[in-house]
Amino acid sequence: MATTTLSTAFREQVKELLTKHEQLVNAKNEPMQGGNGVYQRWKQPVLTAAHTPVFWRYDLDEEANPYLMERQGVNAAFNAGAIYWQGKYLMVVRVEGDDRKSFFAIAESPNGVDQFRFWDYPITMPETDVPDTNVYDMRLTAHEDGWIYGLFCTERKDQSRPNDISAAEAQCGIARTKDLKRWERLPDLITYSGQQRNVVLHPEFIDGKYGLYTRPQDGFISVGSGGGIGWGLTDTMEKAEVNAEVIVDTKVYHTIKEVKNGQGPPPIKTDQGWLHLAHGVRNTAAGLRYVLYLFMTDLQQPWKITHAPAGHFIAPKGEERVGDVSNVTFCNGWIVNEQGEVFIYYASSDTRMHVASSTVDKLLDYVVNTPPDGLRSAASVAQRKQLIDKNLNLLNQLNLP
Ligand code: M1P
Repeated sequence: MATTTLSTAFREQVKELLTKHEQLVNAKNEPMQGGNGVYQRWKQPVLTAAHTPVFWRYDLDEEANPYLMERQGVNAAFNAGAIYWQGKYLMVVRVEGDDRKSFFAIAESPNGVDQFRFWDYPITMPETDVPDTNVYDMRLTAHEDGWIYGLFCTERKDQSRPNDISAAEAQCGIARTKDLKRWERLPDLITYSGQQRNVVLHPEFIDGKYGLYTRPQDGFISVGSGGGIGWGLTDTMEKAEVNAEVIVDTKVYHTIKEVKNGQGPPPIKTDQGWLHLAHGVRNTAAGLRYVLYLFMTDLQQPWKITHAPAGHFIAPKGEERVGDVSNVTFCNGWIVNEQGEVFIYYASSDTRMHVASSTVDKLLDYVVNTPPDGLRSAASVAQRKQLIDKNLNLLNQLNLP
């Protein structure tokens, strides 16, 4: 039973913790100066481990915790799914405790760029008959069937390799909700491609079936022969099973997605096609580098790419480059509001969340009019020379300095 009377010193310490936390949560954010015209980064991370409530981390009972120690620390808040819900901007955040276990918790903001505040309790995610060791990276899809689905990675020990302590298996866990508070767990997705991570539900039915973006992989970290972002259909989400996967967006030599890639959030429907955000991974002497890129698929056949601008859309910059897993940008949540503004919630280096803002119109312009990857240096030079010729011509006519 907690003591309700606190010594003056302890009370002051608690007050200071709460005050500092309130200051952090209520801090105003502002757009960064400059940028590339496609999107605007915002100055402050929108969520960090320090944004989690004080009462998640500290035992505030003086008798039990006289030194006011933070015994149940939070290590990171990252890779959040997102949804626009009753006029509020919500993230389902991957919160990782100091014990390395991730769990899901909702943080809510009135405007999408600051004041993200966690709900009092994390999500209690029901389990299947096979308990999850770790759950993370939820993608939220408001499906036309009326449910909000959360698809996430469930990680468990690979029991077929008992002597390898690190051997793990990744599969797609599925849950659904109507109010984001009570969640119904459904059986894990069945596919025939070994392991799965970064699985995302398409928001509309395709020929009466549910469409899933998949990411077949041979191992836990390495995708091996897994060819890229896949696509498959299932009759039901209550016993989801994809029998055949086609590759939507393949890995390609000497590009930003040479080693692997994965669908980010569910695509945004536009009058020109489905707008997709994904992550691409390449290897470097310093380890893997994760960047974000955009592409567009056909409205009726969302597994067919119509436009694919070359290179990255967002790459780690400045302090984003450093964290638990450095040189990583990762995005599994974005929101479009009634004004057509797009809020891109991206994590940096598996540590914290940021926001970049844009509009549907600007993203469409970028996707449709940015040249595709020529795949060779000579092709890149040719593309750039075309731009230079055009611009020099224009500049000469304009007589600018
Ligand atoms: O550490 C970077 C990311 O690695 C994994 O993503 P992918 O399967 O595409 O390599 C995930 O563990 C992700 O959570 C993490 O951010």
